Amino acid sequence: MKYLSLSLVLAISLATPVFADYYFYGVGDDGGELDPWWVWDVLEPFPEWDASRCVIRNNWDADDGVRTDGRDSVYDDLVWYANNLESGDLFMYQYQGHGGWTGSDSYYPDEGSTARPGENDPTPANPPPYQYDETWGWSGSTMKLWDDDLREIFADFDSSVEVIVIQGMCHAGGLIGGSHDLDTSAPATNNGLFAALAVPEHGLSVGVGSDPYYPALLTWALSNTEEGYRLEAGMTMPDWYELALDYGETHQFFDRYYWPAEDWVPSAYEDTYWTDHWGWEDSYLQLRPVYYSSLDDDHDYVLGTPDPGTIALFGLGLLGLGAKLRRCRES
Ligand SMILES: [Ca+2]
Ligand SMILES: [Ca+2]
Ligand SMILES: [Ca+2]
Repeated sequence: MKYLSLSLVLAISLATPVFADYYFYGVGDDGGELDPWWVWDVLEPFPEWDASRCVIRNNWDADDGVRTDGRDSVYDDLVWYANNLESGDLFMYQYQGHGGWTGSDSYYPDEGSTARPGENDPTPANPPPYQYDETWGWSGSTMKLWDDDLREIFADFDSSVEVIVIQGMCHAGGLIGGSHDLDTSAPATNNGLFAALAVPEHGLSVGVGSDPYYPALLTWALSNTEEGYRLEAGMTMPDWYELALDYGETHQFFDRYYWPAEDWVPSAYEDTYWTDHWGWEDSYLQLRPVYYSSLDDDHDYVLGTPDPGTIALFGLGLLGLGAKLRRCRES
């Protein structure tokens, strides 16, 4: 009888779908305050995403110097998610704000000795990773977060929590590549990490400032295609990653962004024109986010020129998204 009951319980538990909670954690700093809302606005209509599990922070201390003392910094928020999410849950973390290169690799010395190229060098002599660490955070933060921090914090995630990192900051591509970086964290080794990083390691990024173009690009990757909405109930993150990769080439052309071809060399006019605001090198790299998936061996550096139809659709998507910005309460 005991075995029968046990079998019954086992059968019921196997037949019952595992309930997964989806958590969205967005941080918008220093002019990037609106950016997480763009992504959340697209996620929120879908049943997996509940406003009670959405937290958006603005101008929020990256690290207040007192760790694991409650949710009063990005560091402590991330620790909370790593400690409280359960197997089957999904965690999306988006950061929009300043990022920088440190002058040392002292936290976990792991970044190798390859000399850094100039920022936004369109033809760096060596591929990443480059020496020294990356940091990020609000300009008012007591301390910044380091790339090495993410690996440490993420070690506490349950093995089947899927983690999506959207990092809209300068040098975001440097979050992967070092031997103590994000791509060696627990979610990565558990085959559950997906990341969209704004620029290659030596690039300065879109998304710093008030322009929502980069988050909109990601939003586009998350939601709209020619066929309409494709972020459907039950969609897996590998599905999402494939879509994001497809739309990584949806570079936008507005009044001051440019997407040269891989072998493009600026004319004298272009060189002068773009240097007046963002240099052409900046634009070249800003529109090439780095995608990482634990499903792929390679880190894809998305290169290419979008077709005009895609550009038109992207513009329409931007208009539509802009019209339905919503809010969820900071908690
Ligand atoms: Ca704290
Ligand atoms: Ca390091
Ligand atoms: Ca790094």
